Amino acid sequence: MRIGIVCYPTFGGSGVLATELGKALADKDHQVHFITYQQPVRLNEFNANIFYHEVRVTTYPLFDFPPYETALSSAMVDVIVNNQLDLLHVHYAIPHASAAYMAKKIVETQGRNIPVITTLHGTDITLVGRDKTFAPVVAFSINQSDAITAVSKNLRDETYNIFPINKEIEVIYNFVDVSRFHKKPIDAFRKVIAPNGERILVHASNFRKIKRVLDVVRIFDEVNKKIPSKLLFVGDGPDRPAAEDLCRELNLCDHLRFVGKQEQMEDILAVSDLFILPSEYESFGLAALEAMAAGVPLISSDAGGLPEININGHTGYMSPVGDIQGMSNNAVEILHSDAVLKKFKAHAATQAKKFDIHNIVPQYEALYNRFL
Ligand code: GMT
Repeated sequence: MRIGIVCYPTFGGSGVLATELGKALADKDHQVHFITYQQPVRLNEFNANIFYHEVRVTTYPLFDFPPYETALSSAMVDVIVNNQLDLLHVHYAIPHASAAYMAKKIVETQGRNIPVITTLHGTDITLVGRDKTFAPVVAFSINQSDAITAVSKNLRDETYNIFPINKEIEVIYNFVDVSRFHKKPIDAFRKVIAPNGERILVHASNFRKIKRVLDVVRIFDEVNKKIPSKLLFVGDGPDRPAAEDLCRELNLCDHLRFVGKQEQMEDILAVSDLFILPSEYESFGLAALEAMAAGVPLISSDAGGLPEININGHTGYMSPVGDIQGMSNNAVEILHSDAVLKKFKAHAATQAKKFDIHNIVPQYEALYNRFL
């Protein structure tokens, strides 16, 4: 099959998922064409079946806001026509679904039918998409897609609640390549972070408000009072300065590190004992699934799709959003004994296997096949 994939090329979960999907499809001998404004961060290897087409947005003095969506539709048309694509799979509705609709209509005038599959990822529905500056276009373009998928049952239900969708939304869960996260911990790395054998807690996100990174700091503070620990903050974003301020206020600077955006998450997770994700909302929580694949249990909120991956009391614990005391008590419960930690680690790794790449990618292939 010749598949066009449109996504955000950044560290965000939707772009990571789309890139990993494209790589997996290429490994299965499909021809994959990425159409994005930058090389996707996870597209870091050569594969003869992968092509990358950069969307170029022309600037002009008249344009206070260069029209990216128009440039994207034009790039889609170019790639569809010149590479005889069989279908377009767009990840994150804004503006990819409406740009794809425009491209579909353009190639239709040339006698070409291009099926469009839209995968909804979360904030394109629950946060940004529902804003009235976007909502009518989002609802329309989702309804115009030939197939719609959501990354969790929760996101499917939220989409039906928020928009007048008159089509079936199929749930295809996010996935992880479990084998990639089976890494032996690098002892020297662990020693640098936790020289006295402290437990290592980790949080990874885009540090947006929805992630509640200040809760992470407060949870860590409580845990560290009872169990000597270190905290790694992976990623970057708007709430990082506030998180740094709070760390100083709580005298935690010696116990945590902001390591920035990292491509080698598997090395960090290999030395980690607990992943903290207290988000206000999470359609799925791909970063948490990657942690579980590395055998790292999860302390999370119970928001959105998190209950679909985190089994309370088994792979970790869940608490209501903002329940810092509950989350820190649960973290201590997991970390207080080696035996308990080992049990949770094993359960997390087993649960991640349900979402292994080999179980999920065939579901996308089956969906594609319906349109050929
Ligand atoms: O988490 C973010 O804010 C980034 C966003 C994205 O599109 O990159 O993540 C969303 O998609 C991920 C992949 O499907 C999901 O794992 C995240 O849970 C989801 N984020 C939210 O729903 C807040």
